[in-house]
Amino acid sequence: MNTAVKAWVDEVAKTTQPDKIVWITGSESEKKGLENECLADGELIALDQKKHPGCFYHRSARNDVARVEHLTFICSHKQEDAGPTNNWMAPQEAYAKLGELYKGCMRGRTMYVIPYLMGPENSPFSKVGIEITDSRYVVLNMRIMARIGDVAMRHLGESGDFVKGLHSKGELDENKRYICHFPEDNTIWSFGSGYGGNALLGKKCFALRIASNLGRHEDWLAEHMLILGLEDKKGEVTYIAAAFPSACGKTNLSMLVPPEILKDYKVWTVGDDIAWMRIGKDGRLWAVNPEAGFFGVAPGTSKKSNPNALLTTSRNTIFTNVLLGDDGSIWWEGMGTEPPEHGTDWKGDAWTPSSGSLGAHPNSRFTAPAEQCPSISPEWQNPEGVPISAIVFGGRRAKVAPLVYQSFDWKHGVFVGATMASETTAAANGKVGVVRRDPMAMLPFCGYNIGDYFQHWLDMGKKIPNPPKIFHVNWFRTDDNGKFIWPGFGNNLRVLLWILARCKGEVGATQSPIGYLPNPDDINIEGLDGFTRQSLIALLDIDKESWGQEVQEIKEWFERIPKLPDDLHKRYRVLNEWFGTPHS
Ligand code: GTP
Ligand code: SPV
Ligand code: MN
Repeated sequence: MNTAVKAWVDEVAKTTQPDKIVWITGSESEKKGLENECLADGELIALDQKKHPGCFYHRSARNDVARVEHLTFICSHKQEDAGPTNNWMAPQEAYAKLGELYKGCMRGRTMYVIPYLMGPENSPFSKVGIEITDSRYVVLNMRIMARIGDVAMRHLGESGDFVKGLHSKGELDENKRYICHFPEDNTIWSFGSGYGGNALLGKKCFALRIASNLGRHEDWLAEHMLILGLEDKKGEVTYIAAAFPSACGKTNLSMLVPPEILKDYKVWTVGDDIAWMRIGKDGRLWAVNPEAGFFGVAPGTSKKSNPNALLTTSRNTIFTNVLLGDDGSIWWEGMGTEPPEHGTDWKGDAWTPSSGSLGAHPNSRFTAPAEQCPSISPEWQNPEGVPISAIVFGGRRAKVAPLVYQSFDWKHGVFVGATMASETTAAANGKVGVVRRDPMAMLPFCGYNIGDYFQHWLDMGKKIPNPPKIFHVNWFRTDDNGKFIWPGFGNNLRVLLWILARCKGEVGATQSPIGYLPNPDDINIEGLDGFTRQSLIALLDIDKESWGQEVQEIKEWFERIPKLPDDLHKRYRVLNEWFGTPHS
């Protein structure tokens, strides 16, 4: 037994006073036992096991259905190190405040100790975390999302180098809910939530907030990015990493199925949410997916939009806050099938198709093993990762941002990422549909000063001899009736193919003030119903007036960042000369 782990677990148990301590090994029989306990007390409901083998339903508390950004804190000694975009609490204050809440919080409960490995086995990228939790749901989800148990203890050996994650659901009271990160102690304390990114500490808390801190000091990048391999007609695979904010299309793009007309191409899924990227010996940027499963958005997932996600979730999957049919089926809005005649909605209320309310919560999710994905890449567990040729940033923008453009170079690409914006979604508590800056899709996940983070990106650019090219996409432009103009989903391949051609130097582009724009003839729109060359030209349009407004908003955004690197400010000034009003 690792002595550092043992000492910490003892110390936590002394505070939280569980009835019992269970060390998670990751075995099948342990999983069965936990499932049975959950079934007995209603924490899980079994689905129809003929139609959904190994699948379970979970309903979280009504007030606990998404990440809580206003209750998420970076607890560095200096407030400046948390920066202008994070909530900050002094470490001593956070330890004291949460320490009170943890006192005796596991009385009458079992404390589970989950060792987990983020990253493939035997990989130089990989890191160990230990999550202590009083939630069986968390254990069962972590079991899918990370490599848990013995494999993690083997990787750790006698080392004390692990991320300490302490989680208690408490009473699920949002007035006593805190998600605190102590980057200087590699520690996470989460209290009062049992949901997703608040409670599965390997994901956003470790793999992004803590890992971004580690990456900053160890010369690597921890990013909110999917990773995919795009195989061309000759069988050559090019890897792309893409950062879109929460609920803006990462899972969908990572599992893309080509439209009929482009079926000679193939997309391989390496990861759908997080990428850890290091400079390889060959001078390229290499990426691994630190996770082992998908915690994906259910609504909108259909046979048409994302068949691979549906197939992935056909077995051994936990569904959270979707609609539960009386017949042990599941359903959500946008599934593309008839809803059951009668069921129970995400709130636990009786539901029929004529109820007039949502059956599934907009942030309802599935937790499914990555290895079950039909498009999973043969390289997804490669300890060395995969070499990234293109980085793509993207947001959900009804207006302004064109379908796709390419940055002039790495530095400009950092500007494009630093200034990207997106409409808020149901993945976090708060108003949906409000445009906000979400740099590199990391606004809620960057665990340190965002100005330092931009500088780290700029510094990395100098250290990567052969850096990926950087692009920006927007699948979400709408027409005057609020309808999406671009068909999206599988057809996004048409945009990826332009990106691929640019990476290979096979097509030209038009220089614009915001970057290189495609020549309309270089994006294949053959076979698209009702989408014309005119529609494409409209989607590539840079409207001077709305970009004038955009530049003004970028100015206000940058004014919030005292440590903004000068390189980024320079790029703003260039853009302002093109679009700004003379006095702005
Ligand atoms: P997180 O797991 O929260 O990080 O989300 P994500 O970025 O993985 O988003 P996901 O792929 O789950 O998509 C979120 C929502 O956007 C779903 O309802 C999708 O159906 C929808 N969506 C994804 N891609 C497209 C697209 O190309 N066009 C349109 N119109 N909607 C899309
Ligand atoms: C996101 O919100 O970006 C997610 C879901 O991927 S959660 O795990 O809740 O963060
Ligand atoms: Mn995400």
